[in-house]
Amino acid sequence: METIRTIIEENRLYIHFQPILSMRGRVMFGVEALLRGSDREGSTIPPIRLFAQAAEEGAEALLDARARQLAIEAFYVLWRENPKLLLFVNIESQMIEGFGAENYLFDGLLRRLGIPYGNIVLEIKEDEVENTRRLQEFCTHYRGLGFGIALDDFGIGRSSFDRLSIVRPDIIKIDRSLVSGIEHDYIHQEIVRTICKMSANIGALALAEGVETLDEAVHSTYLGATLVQGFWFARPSQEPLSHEYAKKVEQVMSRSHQIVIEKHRQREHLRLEADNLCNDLKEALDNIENLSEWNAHVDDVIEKYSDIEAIYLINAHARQVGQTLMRCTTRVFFEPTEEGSDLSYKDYYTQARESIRGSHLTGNYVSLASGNICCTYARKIDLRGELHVLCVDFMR
Ligand code: G
Ligand code: MN
Repeated sequence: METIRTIIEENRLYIHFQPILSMRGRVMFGVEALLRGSDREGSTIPPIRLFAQAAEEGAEALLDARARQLAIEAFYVLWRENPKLLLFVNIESQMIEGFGAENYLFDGLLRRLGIPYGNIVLEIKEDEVENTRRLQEFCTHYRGLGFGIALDDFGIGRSSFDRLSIVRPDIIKIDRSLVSGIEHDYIHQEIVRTICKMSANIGALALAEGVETLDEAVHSTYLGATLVQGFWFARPSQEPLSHEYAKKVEQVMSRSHQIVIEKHRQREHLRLEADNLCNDLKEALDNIENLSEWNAHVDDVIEKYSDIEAIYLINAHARQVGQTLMRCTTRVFFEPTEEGSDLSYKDYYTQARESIRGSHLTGNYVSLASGNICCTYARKIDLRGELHVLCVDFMR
């Protein structure tokens, strides 16, 4: 390949922008600047090859600075049309490793153009930076100036949770490997849900990267991502057009809202069924002499209900009454709780006892007993004038 210096001198570097969309604001929230080169024949040179070539020549800093300059100049045009638009720029990790006070990323260009620092988001790949102190100094410096900070590719490689308190990101970009095919992957759904929840709790926005299908966009949004970026909305291009995405954002929001409604409907249905079961069980239990043998007297009742994994009874002192009734095959390491076990740590026990409704339905989780996805319905019932909580695990 020809040298980076030649490519720079012959102005064969250019910037593509990929839109980042806000699902709630229903607008183009920002654009990520992505560097491209072209060879003399006009074929595209991807950024990885440009930077690899620059590394061979020891010209990384030169290429990096030129890329940023081009990005800002091109962004200037978009920003003048829409002063709220943010520019996301990728920061090469060596720039962070080599960070010193004399090291200015923007060389006064932003000030000359009048673009506020707050319109710029620095994307950093935390896991590529060895020197934690430098990382901290870098983030503190630019955050202090008013720049936004995004953690790029969160969730892959060695990128991890431990440096969140150092970087204090404004935006967490969830890597595409977690987003791809998310509608079929229960575990990825839980990871993304958790990252989104954590983001919200630490004052960051969660962004789903690399969304390639409507389903991926819908599920990421449903799980809590407020920002979405990917080929399904737009490929990187020289002129991202805001109005083209409104329809797609609309579609995603409406599908994701449908999922919320559908889940609610299913849960209400399950509550009704669970309540009927509890009523039937109470009737059967009211007539038993020795309550700790209740297990032996409910076969007729539960026969009518499908999808039950387990049933257990807890008394007013949070102790289990009788055995756990298991209706699924259990995994080898699983031991059901025994008669007399202290179950006061179970959140749903307290919820059912203390809530006005007198019942509680947990979210879905994978049962330790069966390995199936299930949820627990806990309901307060009165047996012989004493408070009890009846718990039923349902397969989902
Ligand atoms: O590492 P970083 O997240 O900055 O990488 C951005 C790269 O991801 C860009 O090169 C961009 O072209 C690419 N990209 C953007 N959207 C998608 C997508 O939906 N699918 C895939 N596979 N790549 C994408
Ligand atoms: Mn990036």
